[in-house]
Amino acid sequence: MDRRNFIKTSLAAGALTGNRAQALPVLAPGEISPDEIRKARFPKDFLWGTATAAFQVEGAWNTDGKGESIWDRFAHTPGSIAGGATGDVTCDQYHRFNEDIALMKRLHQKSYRFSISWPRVLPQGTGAINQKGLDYYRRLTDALHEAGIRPFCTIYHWDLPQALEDRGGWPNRDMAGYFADYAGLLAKHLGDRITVWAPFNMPWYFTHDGYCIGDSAPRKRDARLFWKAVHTVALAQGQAFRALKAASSNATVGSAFECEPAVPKTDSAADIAAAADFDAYHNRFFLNAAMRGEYPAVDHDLLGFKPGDEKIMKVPLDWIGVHYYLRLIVSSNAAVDSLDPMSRLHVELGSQGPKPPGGWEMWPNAFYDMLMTLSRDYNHPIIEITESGTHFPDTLPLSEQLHDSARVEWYKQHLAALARAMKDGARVRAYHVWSLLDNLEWRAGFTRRYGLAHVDFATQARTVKDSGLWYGRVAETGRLAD
Ligand code: IFM
Repeated sequence: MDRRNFIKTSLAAGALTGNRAQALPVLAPGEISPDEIRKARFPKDFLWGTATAAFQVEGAWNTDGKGESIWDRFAHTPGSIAGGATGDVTCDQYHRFNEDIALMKRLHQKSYRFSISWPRVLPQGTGAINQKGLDYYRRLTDALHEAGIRPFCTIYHWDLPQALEDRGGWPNRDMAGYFADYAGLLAKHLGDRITVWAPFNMPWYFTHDGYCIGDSAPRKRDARLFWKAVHTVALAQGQAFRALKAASSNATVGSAFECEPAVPKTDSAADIAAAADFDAYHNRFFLNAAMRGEYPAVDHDLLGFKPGDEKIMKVPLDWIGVHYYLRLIVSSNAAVDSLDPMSRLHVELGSQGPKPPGGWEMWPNAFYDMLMTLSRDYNHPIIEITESGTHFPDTLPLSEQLHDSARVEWYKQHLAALARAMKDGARVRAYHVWSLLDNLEWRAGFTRRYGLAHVDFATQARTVKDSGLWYGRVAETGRLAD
């Protein structure tokens, strides 16, 4: 039963008995009350935004001198992506960014989180700049400023130049220096337009999935390579922080971390420890590398750790980027691969909360809890919600995709949790919906739609969904209820 029917039924039950107390809406487990949603308020200067990533929206995969990325190679290998999809065209934002920025403006947006394609700027990953590639990001950021929208730049959202993968990819420690040079170069050339930089998007995910599980580009399945990659990325995060600051005195630097609250499946000591492990690795590995210069207990030989590395990793991030999508239920598991900490855990989706057809369980209080915990553990940092959203399948009839009341409900619930966290002291200054547009969802291709605007990939027509119109009103008024 969806929330509306649930409330309707509960109200009817109250009306029949004539009992005023029973006439209050009965909430589904995990649900936030309509009253709290109605009362939620956001500050006038709150940065309402949306997020995308280069490979998922730009297209123009080999236009104007762009080099090949590992995701181009992955997508062009038959059988890799659902429906044989590729990033060759996807939303064609490379040619349509003005239209997309007009759409953001129409929805009263104040921030746009996008990523720069490394091989568009440096086709070989190092060496000569591709001027046309750099100019694209100049035009994009100029247009954002003209529309009064803050450009928020993710430097690495997974599309490594293939040429660098051919030199060993992230397991190669030299990559930390190449990445820092690239970050410094971006700040030197674009620092007059961009002040907010996230070196990495979801560093645990791309190292684990790409080098340990092998489900994503570059499709390596070797826990030893994975640990080397992890350490290089932690060093790169620290070195890029310094390179950005050195090249641009206005740079404010954080990173965008996947934060999926882990709930122990039972109250057994083993499940509680499993959930804590999930949090330490999946959620906080790179956050603690930066903020504390430390890792959980990991064999330093596996990492290729050298004396002094803890100082390179450690940088005082100016803000923390938090992605929130869902909570996970974690229990302990017999290890399948002793070198992969995730193989000791069994992870499943929550199922107690309301769950729209084809969507995920909603449990917005987990978002509240995550924000309060991070605020407490890192001394009340500034937080940017760098991604948050939910997908629905491509198979829904078009009218249901456009009139997406379940997505509106999802945002209402989660933004009410966010408003409460801010009221209780979390210093959140921005929220970025994932995503502005339906786009290429990595291995799932075009089968999962996350956008506030529907994209017809045959014609490139963008149609704002009900959720987009609703989010535009929220951005305009700072309130969740009409
Ligand atoms: O599409 C992705 C994005 O690239 C990274 N974070 C999660 C999103 C939804 O799966």
